[in-house]
Amino acid sequence: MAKLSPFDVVALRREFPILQQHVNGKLLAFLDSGASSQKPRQVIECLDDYYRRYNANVHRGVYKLSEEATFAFERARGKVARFIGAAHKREVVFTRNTTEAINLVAYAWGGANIRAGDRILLTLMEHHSNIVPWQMLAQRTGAKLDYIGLTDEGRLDLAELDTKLTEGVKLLAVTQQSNVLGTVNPIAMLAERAHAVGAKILVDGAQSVPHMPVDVRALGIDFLAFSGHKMCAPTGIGALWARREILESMPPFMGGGSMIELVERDHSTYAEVPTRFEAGTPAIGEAIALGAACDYLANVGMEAIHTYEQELLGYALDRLASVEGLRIIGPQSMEERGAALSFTLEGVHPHDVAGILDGEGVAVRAGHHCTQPLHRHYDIPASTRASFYIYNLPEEVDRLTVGLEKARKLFS
Ligand code: 7TS
Repeated sequence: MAKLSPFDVVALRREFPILQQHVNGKLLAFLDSGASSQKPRQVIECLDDYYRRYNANVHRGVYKLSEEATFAFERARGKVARFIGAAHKREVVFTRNTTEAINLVAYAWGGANIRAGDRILLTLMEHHSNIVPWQMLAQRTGAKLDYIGLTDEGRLDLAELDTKLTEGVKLLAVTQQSNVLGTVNPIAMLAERAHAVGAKILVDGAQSVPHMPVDVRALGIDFLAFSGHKMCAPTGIGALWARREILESMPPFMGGGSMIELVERDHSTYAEVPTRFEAGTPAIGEAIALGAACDYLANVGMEAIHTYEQELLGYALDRLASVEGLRIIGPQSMEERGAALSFTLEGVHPHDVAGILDGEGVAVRAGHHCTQPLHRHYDIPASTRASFYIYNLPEEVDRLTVGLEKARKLFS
């Protein structure tokens, strides 16, 4: 197949040291970026530089190293804020990941705003990270959970909005892109509809922020949660963005050092946002490296990344259609869909599919992908998923297809 536009993927791949290795005698084809992406040299070197040259705790020392670390840490917050179009860097709270960001909202905002009888609206395509914290909140408060269902194609059943997104819903929590179906949801419209009934909207951006331009103000949302490790940054760092007035109205999540203003024997007053939500020593080097990852992705260009992945997706949909017995779970058309492809292969267990592909040097994920309600909806226990990122090549789609043919023949 001809080289895909719009940037030189072969040159870009050279920036990812891990992609140069062989697995089971074959060049690694990494098709599991939906779980965690690989890291470019620029990010690895940034982390290395921090630990080699200016590792020190932030927000406390008056000495040179601590000042340098604090400056870099706070500059990274600004980079993250710019990357998602935030009005101010104070709206960005560093968390460990998407999961912690959502739990922070469920605990701090939910505890202060959700009462018995209130409704929290989710969708059937949510990751467990955007389900379980709301279940826990509902159990604490007596609130009710409800779910927007799916169409046969794996899109949100928007006809249900009229009956489900009504007065009494206090929060709509929805993923921007499904990690299994690849479906991209109409967030701006959902935000408008949520606000029209007085609800807030939280967007799980774990699978969207790494892959497409995301602008929190253009979307008109209230909360955005995402993880660094899926967008070329290290593990252990992620972010919560929230509109400033909402963040300022929220009580703390965890108590401890850094998040306070004054501590008396029996009570404390709390720091301004976002420090109020960052108790304890943060993942300093990792946050700085997340800033480097934002620079890296912005430099490649989020529009260009999205365009490239769409071309790769089109090619993959085409190729996979030729594999007998393969059923894609999720939209088969390109519209409003990202480059995560989950499927079942008739007569072969998803774990066996992944095992055979591994033998070919092709890394994919098998299982329920932390979406048990979704898999139950489709009446399947598990699926296999190939998920693509900027460094993947059409040749890797070919190798995936050949591996799947091999699995089918072996098991038929
Ligand atoms: N939300 C979505 C949509 C996700 O895909 C994931 C991780 C999370 C939340 C949780 O992110 P974390 O960084 O807090 O763990 N998804 C996957 C996946 O699809 N395979 O492994 C992790």
